[in-house]
Amino acid sequence: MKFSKLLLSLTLALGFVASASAQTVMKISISTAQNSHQGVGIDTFAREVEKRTNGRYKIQTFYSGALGGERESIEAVQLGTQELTLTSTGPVPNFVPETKILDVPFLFRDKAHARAVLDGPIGQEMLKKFDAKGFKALAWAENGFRHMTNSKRDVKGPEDLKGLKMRTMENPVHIAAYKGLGIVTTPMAFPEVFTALQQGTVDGQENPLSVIMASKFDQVQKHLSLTGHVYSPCLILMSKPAFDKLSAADKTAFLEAAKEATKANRARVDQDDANGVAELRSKGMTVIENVDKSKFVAMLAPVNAEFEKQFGKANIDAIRNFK
Ligand code: EAX
Repeated sequence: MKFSKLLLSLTLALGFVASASAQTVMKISISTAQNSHQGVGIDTFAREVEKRTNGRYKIQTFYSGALGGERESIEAVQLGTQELTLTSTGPVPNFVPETKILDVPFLFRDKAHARAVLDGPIGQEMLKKFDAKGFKALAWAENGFRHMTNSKRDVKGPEDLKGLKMRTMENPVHIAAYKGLGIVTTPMAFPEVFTALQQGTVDGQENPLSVIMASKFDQVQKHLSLTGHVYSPCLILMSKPAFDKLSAADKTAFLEAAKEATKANRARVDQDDANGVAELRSKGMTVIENVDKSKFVAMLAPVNAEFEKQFGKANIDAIRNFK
């Protein structure tokens, strides 16, 4: 009796040691600050993974491009030197070209439309395209609708954009569209943007209110226009080999954690969109709220015809008309 009790406690103790040492640490990164819609996303993800795997997996969180810009982080995940990243789709077409269509300007009516497309069959099919490229795309998340800022003048219509030198993401669809609006495009990784704005290397940039606030662009930009010219999705990407190694139950835990992360991330985008204009005005920005979007759409007609050829009009319409 005594002996078997001893054996039992020994087994328990050994088991404990084994499970404690069996903790696997993984890294996840974002390019914005911790206090942001993306920060809320990865903090939630880390907490949920740890909770749902009883601490067998620990997710280390890295903010503000500490592990590199978005393209570098995606590359690191593809190589497997970093397990996870939450990134905008900006640089993603270089890896999975099928995502390009989502970056077409004025494609989505509002966030509800965009979220429905991403969470529906079109978006879910697209997530599967990542498998063949070394990724497991766990979920769509969100940056939000992008708006333009600059240091030179109020932008009320596309005529005010002519000749403005603007930083863009390293995204071919954005670059083609912004050129069509008369912008002088300068693609650049996100971690370099604040300094480029500060030093006047570029006049402006475009990002959702969430990113503008989290990155304190109000300190180096005077004029904001709510152009909402393109919806910017985010993705939670994982290294495919790292995901494949998980047990079936742990795979579910990671996928569920990603869903919770997306919920928290989207809620924060909503909050930032609700508070952003007042907050940025209080920091000294002028905000043009009533931008005539139809003028932008009209000016983009030739570029859009190009996009329809490239992506198929039927595919674009399927997204536009999705209910
Ligand atoms: O994902 O590069 C960008 O402008 C992105 O919107 C930013 O890194 C947040």
